[in-house]
Amino acid sequence: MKTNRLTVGQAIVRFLKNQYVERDGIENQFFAGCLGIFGHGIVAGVGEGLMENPDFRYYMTRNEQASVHIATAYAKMKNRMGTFACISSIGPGATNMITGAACATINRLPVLIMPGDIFARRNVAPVLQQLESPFSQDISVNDCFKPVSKYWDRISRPEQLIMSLPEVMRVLTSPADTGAVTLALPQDVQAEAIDFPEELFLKRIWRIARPRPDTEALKEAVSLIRNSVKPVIIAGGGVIYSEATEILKKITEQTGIPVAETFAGKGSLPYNHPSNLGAAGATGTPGANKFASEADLIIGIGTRYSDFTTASKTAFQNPDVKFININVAEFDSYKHCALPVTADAKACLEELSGLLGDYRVSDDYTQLAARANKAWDEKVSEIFRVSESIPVSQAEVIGAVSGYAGPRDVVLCAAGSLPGDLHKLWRTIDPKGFHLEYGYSTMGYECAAGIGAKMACPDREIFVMVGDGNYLMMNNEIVTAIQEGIKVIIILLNNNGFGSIGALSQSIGSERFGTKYRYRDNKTGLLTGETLPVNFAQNARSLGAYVIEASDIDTLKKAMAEAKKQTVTTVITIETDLFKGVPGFAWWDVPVAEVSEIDTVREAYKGYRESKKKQRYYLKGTSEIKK
Ligand SMILES: Cc1ncc(C[n+]2csc(CCOP(=O)(O)OP(=O)(O)O)c2C)c(N)n1
Ligand SMILES: [Mg+2]
Repeated sequence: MKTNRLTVGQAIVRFLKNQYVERDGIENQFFAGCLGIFGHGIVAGVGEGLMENPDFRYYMTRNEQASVHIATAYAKMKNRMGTFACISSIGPGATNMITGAACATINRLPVLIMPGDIFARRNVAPVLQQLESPFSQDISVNDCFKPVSKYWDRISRPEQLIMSLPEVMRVLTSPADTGAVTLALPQDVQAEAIDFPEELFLKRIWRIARPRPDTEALKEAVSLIRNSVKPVIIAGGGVIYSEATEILKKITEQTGIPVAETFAGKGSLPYNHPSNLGAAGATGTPGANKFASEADLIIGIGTRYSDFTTASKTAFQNPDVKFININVAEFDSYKHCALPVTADAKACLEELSGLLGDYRVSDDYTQLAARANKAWDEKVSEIFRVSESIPVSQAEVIGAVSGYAGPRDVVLCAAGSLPGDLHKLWRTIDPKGFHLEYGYSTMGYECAAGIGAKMACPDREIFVMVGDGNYLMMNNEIVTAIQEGIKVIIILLNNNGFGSIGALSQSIGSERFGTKYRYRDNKTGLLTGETLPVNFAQNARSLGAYVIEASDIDTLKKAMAEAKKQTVTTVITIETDLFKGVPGFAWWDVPVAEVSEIDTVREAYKGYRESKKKQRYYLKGTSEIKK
């Protein structure tokens, strides 16, 4: 056996740079490099390995959590055909990545996480930043990654790497199982050398499979669809990741079945397609909600049915509603006692299209969907209309930004009131034009993720839309964008607090308590003083960004035009009205205090009990049709 004497750190880098993926004949190098921050737990091991391999590029970030968000955003834009490795030192550097790992796993996006770990040989314990446990010496903070990882391993002997690395790749490249993969690397083991088999470092191509549906399940699906009168498709992220958007369009045109889109699935159909009902669920459009409510058959494609999609299980009100779930993950395909069609979305829709033959919903139903599409678009134009009042509304800003977005450009967002508004209002044309991390809704994702999205798609303009709260949580990756010469346009909407949680707080009777950025008022003892004097423009400028301050829609439009011409990351700041929201058309279950001294809370609780009455279990299954 030919061998190569390498350290664990060197072997990992060598292995990673030789991993490729292939789907539909298109091959892609899987890792675009490594993101991280060095410390004593990683610098001498993997750090040295990276230095020896400059063709596997190392990117220095400002926060380990941000590294993972950059990788996640990259993977999302690449439809999971590529990602980064993320490294950290031991202790706080490692635990900083846990939020990122959860975000990647929940969004079903591949990221390799390699935190440094405490000494395997133990003689120097406790090493700086080691969590000690009186219960076991086999515990470190890296055990916290277990629930947020789809595969977790710790390399306590160099030989273990030979068995572990292929498993890492199996999970990362599995469309059904992908998410964060954690490989914890004890500091001493990283620097130890053994004779690794040369074959470990051969170029490896991992085929991303397109599992075909079970023939019987598909037959049943066809029969269910043929027997349905009011079917609705819920298009989730799986439609986009599997590149099934063309075949979805074909099926909707062939059958007339209308489509509602989840956050991850927005862009499955162009916004102006007559069968596109728009956003589904709690942040959905009136049309999508009406169709969902009356549907006798929901065909979920690549959706995990989050509570936003189901409006906390109030979206589907037809007592006879049934579900067909086309999903590559068996776990998702069984949800709501559906007919499970465990398969790749694209492969499945191709077969389904053939089998459905001349099936079509009624003309009335198709026209009703087309009318809903048009009515909503008119409503969007109305919501976008500029009012002249200052501060401007968030919807006016979205309207102005969308006016500058080309068909292939991308809007990127994660938390706050923007996601719900964008879900309803953004006019998405390209399947990759709408980048919402709304699985974990991680405050702080945006500025970091913008970098990953741009790295994946350098030919697209990336519009990061971010609220002041999100920006304050993590804006430091602007420095990384400047370092790497990466240009994104960040539109920072400052409403001096949490518009989203503030409105939610008000709706549950809590009167926006603790949601505004204000000084503590010494008389009341509460945060009810003057607004805090945060200077966002100065902050962004100090990090190296080009900054434009807008104050109304006119100056915002000029700023957008100028930002498009810039070659460096540009931040546009604008103050928005905390209280001017976009109307909502569905319910979201946020339990209200059952007893309270506060009148508004007691009032809200009555409303809550009323809304809860619409909540349903979907246990019926599809068995009658099977007979
Ligand atoms: C890390 C994290 N902490 C808390 C939350 C809960 N949360 C969701 S939105 C939000 C406020 C966001 O503020 P901002 O970015 O200003 O947006 P706005 O609500 O004003 O639109 C909070 C606290 C979250 N999603 N993520
Ligand atoms: Mg805000």
